[in-house]
Amino acid sequence: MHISKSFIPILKNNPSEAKIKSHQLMLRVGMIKQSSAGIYSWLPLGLRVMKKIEQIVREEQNKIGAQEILMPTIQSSEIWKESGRYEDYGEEMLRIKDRQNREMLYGPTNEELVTDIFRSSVKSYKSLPQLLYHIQWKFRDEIRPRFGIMRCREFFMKDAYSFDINDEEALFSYNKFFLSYLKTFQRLDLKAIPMAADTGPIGGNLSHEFIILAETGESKIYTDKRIFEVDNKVSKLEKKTLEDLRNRFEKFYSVTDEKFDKAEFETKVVEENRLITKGIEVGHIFYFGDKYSKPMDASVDLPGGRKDFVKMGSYGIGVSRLVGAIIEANYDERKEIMKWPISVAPFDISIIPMINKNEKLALKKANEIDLELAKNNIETLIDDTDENFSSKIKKMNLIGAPYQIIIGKQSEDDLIEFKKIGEVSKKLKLSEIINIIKKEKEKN
Ligand code: P5A
Repeated sequence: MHISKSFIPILKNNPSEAKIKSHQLMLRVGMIKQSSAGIYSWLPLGLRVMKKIEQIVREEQNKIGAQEILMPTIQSSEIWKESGRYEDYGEEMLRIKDRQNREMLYGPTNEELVTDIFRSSVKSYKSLPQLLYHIQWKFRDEIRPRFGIMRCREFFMKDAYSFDINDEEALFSYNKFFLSYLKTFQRLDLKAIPMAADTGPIGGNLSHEFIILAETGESKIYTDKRIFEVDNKVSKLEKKTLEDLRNRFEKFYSVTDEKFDKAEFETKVVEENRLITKGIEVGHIFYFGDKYSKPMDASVDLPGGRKDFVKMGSYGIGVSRLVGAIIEANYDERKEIMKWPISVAPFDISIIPMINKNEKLALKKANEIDLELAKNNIETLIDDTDENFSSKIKKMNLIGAPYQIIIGKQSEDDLIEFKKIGEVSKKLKLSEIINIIKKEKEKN
């Protein structure tokens, strides 16, 4: 893609309203635009990143056997009255009336709606387990939306729901999501740690938040440092191996604020291993048994002819929040360099032709290289403007494609000036460059 034709509205300076680096960068390079408090439009650059994150999240859900559906954003209040949450949810729920004066709402989460879908068609234990997910906009009328898309009112969430015959099977489902979350965040190059957490308005008695460390995070955490070294590999998707995986993590004290107990922390964790810091919650999983299935009468026939309410869990990932979290983890604010992991980068490589005297030649060369890269499914952004070299580099460093090609005076040369963003350049053949990038992409 050529910059001159693209919609990437870059600001000269950091916007003063943004307090944290992800919000600054997203406004600065035109990834998002606020439309009203806590509500944003996603512009091409931001959307490219979010769509890639969404796809990784989807692939990891599919790998554990979850099936994708798509529920609407607008829901009827009836099902929320059945579950008893219509009143409980309070002011965070955006309530609307349609022209027939029916009470509707913009979904903040979907436990009720998915339970309604389930109960209307699944009648027997033979169809269990069912793992269903969708990736859809949510609305929560947060009292203090802040930090851009990190805590906003309209946000994009992957939410999954599990339905099982009994507690044992339900915990197996829970653990599948536990694993899938570790894998998802790993593919995004994030070190997300599962921590015992409170269940809030979703309910239940078992819950983990997945948190990445960040000074600007809103969650306070208390943890044993050794949890960062836990190996997350499992050989098979079996009950035993997944239980073992959870035990490997749960062996180390690691909790969010609401679960913190000073005495327990100090007994279980020796001083040199204690870490008290802040983090960003990028995912949250819950087990709540029959909290929804009972009041909403979602039951199945059991083997002996008895009936029982299905046991449910729900599993959320903040897909839009992840864009900000990845920036918090990878943006060097001082040098103004953003290093996207290639798995989610808006472009794989930027091409910077120095268009002064050599105008036609450098741009022609850039276009030829672009064609070759495109044949290899490598996504490029070419700066074909006539700005000077230093402002081009500055711009590309902010946009953050992980690799750069610079086409200078010796553009007839077979060797191309190539570098990893923020590092020193070297001269390589185009075929070598293609190999490096392809290899890096394949790792994911
Ligand atoms: C789990 C899936 C739930 O809603 N119901 C369905 C459960 N959990 S949660 O913790 O409340 O939200 C899941 C993830 O969504 C992100 N998130 C937000 N992102 C941006 N702005 C917000 N206001 C916001 N609220 C929640 C978080 O990543 C959270 O872990």
